[in-house]
Amino acid sequence: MWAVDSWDQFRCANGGKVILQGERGEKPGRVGETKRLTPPLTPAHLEVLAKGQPLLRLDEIATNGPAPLRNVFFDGHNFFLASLDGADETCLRNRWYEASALLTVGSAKPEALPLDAWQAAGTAPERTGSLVRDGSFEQSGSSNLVSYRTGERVPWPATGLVWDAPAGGTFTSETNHGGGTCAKVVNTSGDYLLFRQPVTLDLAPGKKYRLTAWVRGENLVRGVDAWRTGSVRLAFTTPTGQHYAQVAELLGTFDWKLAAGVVEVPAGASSAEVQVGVNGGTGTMWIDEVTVAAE
Ligand SMILES: [Ca+2]
Repeated sequence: MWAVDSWDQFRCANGGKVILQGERGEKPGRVGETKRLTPPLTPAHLEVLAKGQPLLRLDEIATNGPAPLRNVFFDGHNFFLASLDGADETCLRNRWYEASALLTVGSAKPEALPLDAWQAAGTAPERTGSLVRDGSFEQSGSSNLVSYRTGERVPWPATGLVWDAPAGGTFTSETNHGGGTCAKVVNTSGDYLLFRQPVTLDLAPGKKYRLTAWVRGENLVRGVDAWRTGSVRLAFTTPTGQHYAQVAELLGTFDWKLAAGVVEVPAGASSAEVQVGVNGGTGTMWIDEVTVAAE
């Protein structure tokens, strides 16, 4: 379900043909139910418009739930993509079902997701003095959300999104350095697969912070550029772009070891983020007990 203010028209299409269109209802109540079409049709393409201008477009709408997408409808300011429209006995308890779509913002200005709002429910920094929340991945790993597609826990803890996990990133209890859980990333694509977490630092130029993480590697192979390796680093946003302060370049196969170093805040930094994972190159990396503390 999405809530989108300021739209006034919708249009559903399939195979290049408009199958349903209309205007937003001002009062609560469903309008434009695709399951009421004869025959019922599922749109492959959906558009919401404001004053004739495209506002938001959804393509490649798909779900892997227990039922196919059965209904698309609009209700007041909201529109719904419904796989299970009503009670359905085929649902399994404690199992999350997933839907996906390609979203394109029409003439509106693209904006980043309000990450801070998600983090408001996150965990407090740990008592170690570290500025990293859930650096041991214990709370992130306690998620009971299970991917229907892969059967693995998805990185979405009940306490809020603390770590932004990459594709191929999971929380696992198959090994760890502290507690019962650690983060794991499997990189087969050579993409930049990093667990990320914004950290609030004193960004005075030259201010020093110690960054540490326990890491384990398996078959970490350097990518096409020398810097594409397993990585533990702080990323600073500066007026001239991202500034990376890396404390470890990780390659090969190794048991748990400490990656640590002192990094310095560059001039003009406006924000900082801790990033750990396989930053290009391939291989598997486990990460635990990530800390950032003033030096
Ligand atoms: Ca841990």
